[in-house]
Amino acid sequence: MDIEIPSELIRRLQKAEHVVVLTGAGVSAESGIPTFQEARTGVWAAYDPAELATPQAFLRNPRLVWDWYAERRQEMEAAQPGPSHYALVDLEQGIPHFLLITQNIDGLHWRAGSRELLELHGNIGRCRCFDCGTYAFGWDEEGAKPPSCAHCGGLLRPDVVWFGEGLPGQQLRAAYRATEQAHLFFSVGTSAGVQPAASLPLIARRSGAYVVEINPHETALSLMADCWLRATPGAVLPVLARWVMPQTEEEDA
Ligand code: BV8
Repeated sequence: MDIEIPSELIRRLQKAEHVVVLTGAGVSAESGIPTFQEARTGVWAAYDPAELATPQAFLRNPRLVWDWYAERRQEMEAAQPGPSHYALVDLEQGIPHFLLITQNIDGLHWRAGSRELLELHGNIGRCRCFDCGTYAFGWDEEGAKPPSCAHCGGLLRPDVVWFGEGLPGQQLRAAYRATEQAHLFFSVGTSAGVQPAASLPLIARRSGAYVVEINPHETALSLMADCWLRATPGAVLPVLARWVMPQTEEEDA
């Protein structure tokens, strides 16, 4: 049963020229990938993800951090994009100026076909050298863990943003620019608790955008948003996409 979308939101969505969507782990959760907070399963139960996702943890125990990401990479590569991912591709195609900003590192938005896309926290499918920064798009999974950089012999690390590290400057500036121009801003499946991504909905609001949160759980944003759709992204995004997709002949008939 389709969720009831407020008519005010539908009116704004059909009229909006600039739309920005921020996604978090709640979108990937529907593809079976545990959220960052839930990423404490099995052997990793003893570790705090926020402790492992730091340069200090990597320097202290490169093998442990490498193995944690190797296991998450395997899980993410085995996952498939879900209805939310494909609905966001439809929204990108149906809205004049659309930008998807994701905190997720699993690459599912790209695999679903999103191209107006900023991966603010990087992508687990890529690695780079901890020392010289040279990128690696392939490495020997059976050899040393972490593998060594082909360029300088340093240790490879996942190309993700760890806590305490700055976000990629170009991506972050593009995110701020689009957010300041947005007529409509959606915060979808994120706890809106990690900075500076969590500041985007606030910047949108301050810049005059209509801010919508889609999350089954209350977050720091819920009471500040103009509209909080208390539902999963998969229940809402496909319904929104149908309001902006060009009607096919048979649907017009
Ligand atoms: C930086 C990649 C400075 C790695 C991640 C200002 C104020 C306070 C703190 C700070 C601040 N500025 C910086 C900080 C520190 C820190 C921070 O914000 N800490 C927080 C915890 C207080 N920020 C940083 O360190 C950032 N760096 O600012 O450095 C700097 C500047 C210049 C130069 C040098 C330094 C870097 C932050 C990026 C960290 N990397 N990911 C990895 O993944 O391994 S963050 C990671 O956690 C995720 O990407 C995500 O963004 C975040 C939260 O994860 P989750 O909670 O799992 O996911 P999400 O938030 O998306 O929430 C899940 C939602 O889904 C929930 O709402 C839940 O209800 C919902 N849900 C659950 N199940 C379902 C569901 N929805 C639908 N269906 C379901 N089934």
